[in-house]
Amino acid sequence: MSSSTLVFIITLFCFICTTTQEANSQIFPPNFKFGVATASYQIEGGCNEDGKGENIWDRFTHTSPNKIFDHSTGDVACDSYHKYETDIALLKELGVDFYRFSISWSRILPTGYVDDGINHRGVEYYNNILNLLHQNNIEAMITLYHWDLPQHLHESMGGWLNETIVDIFAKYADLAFHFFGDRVKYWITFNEPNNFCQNGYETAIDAPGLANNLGVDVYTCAHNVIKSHAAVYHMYDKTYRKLQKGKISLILYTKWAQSSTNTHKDFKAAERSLQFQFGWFANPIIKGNYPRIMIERIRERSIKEGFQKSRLPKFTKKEIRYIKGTFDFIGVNHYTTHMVKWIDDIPIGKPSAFKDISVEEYFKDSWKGSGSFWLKVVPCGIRNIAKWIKNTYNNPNIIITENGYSDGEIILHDFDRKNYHKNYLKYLLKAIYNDHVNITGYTAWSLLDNFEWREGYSERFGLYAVNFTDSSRPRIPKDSAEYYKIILKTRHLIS
Ligand code: GBH
Repeated sequence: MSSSTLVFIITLFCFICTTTQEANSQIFPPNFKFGVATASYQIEGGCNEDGKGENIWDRFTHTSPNKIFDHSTGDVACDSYHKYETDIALLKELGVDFYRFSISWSRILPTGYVDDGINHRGVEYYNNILNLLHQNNIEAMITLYHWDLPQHLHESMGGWLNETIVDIFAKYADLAFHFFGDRVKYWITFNEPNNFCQNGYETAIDAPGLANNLGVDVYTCAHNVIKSHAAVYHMYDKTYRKLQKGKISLILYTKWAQSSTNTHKDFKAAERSLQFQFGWFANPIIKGNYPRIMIERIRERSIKEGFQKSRLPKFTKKEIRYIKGTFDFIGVNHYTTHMVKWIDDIPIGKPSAFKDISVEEYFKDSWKGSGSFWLKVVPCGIRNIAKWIKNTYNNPNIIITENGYSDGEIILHDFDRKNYHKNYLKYLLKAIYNDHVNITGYTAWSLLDNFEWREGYSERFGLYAVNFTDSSRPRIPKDSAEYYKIILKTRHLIS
């Protein structure tokens, strides 16, 4: 045998070994990062302390208690405004590589406008957190907007429905980069705009709770959010990136949409569902414009409904060039899967975003439930959505920025949560090794049980339990915290 043949055989052998080994690998790639996430309104409390201004969630919980399951508010929540040192000790204990948290806009800018003055005690709060994270070798991932718009902006100019928000948000972001950027590795402009536009301005179940212009405002909100995102991305790029060396993007919520049969129609319906949810934002940011299917369907329905033009706003050519490519990675919040079935288009009548999609979605009876009606455990969904994103958007870098499981009460021996993370991580590894999806990080939602928006304190996602009836808000580790700790230490998926 010639030496080159031998080399060839050995190479082939090694190749087969490594690929089969990789296909079953329980080991996370060397640079893979783990984190946990929280959001300001859900954990901080301190709702009017030290000069913080009111935001739309403060107002919403106070004026519409009936819209919150247990009539609760985030006034105190986990009291992280006072207990951030305890929280960071928990992060240290877990051994996370990064902590994802959000800034309360009205805590540092009480009215939302930079020109109205900065609340330096608010700035100090986030500085303290960042310094402590830094001392503990934990990277920071900051969300600029996790749904808590300053109330004054909502009242004075209409918030996300008014295009002037683009500049106002950019000024807030500029300030955040200026004050905090030297210690921030990842910036997120928006958490799940696909949710807050829908639920804030169409279904009205989240703040500000409006449903004034169905099928219109929801798209206007998104349009202004996308422009705001692009403006902030470019600003970071131009002014801060070189010095601060961070990455910046936005986060989208997405289910996996499983076609209910193998028929062409059901596949089309599942694809449409993903395009209207994820593509709505991902397509502009990655490719420059809304998905063709949205543009066509909404125009067609709008005209039939008697509108002069499409209810979906249009980007100019210049805007398309400006928006395209404004991401360094894609943040994906993934929890669950829906079955999707074709239905004939819902007849023209009163407009709505829901009718624009016209698909039927349901859960399979065999799927295990959780403390949240919308969250069914379907671990392979994370692999399917990751693969779909890779194939649809030319293989972007993905970070899973939220994934987690809820209980309806405090359960310290939370076998179900531990199993949820284990099985979702198992399929995430398959996406990495078998499907070669470029996923570089995973974030558990959440560090703590917290204020779960309209569900109040009745749904608990934390790795640590919080007793909300005790004024000192003690944190108690659940078994899942211990499990996560071992994974982070060994970088290995163990059972
Ligand atoms: C994330 O949203 C949020 O970023 C986070 O703040 C939240 O605590 C966490 O998940 C857990 O919920 O809209 O009535 O059809 C996930 C948002 C909430 C979106 C439930 C889908 C389905 C109910 N999901 N929603 S509905």
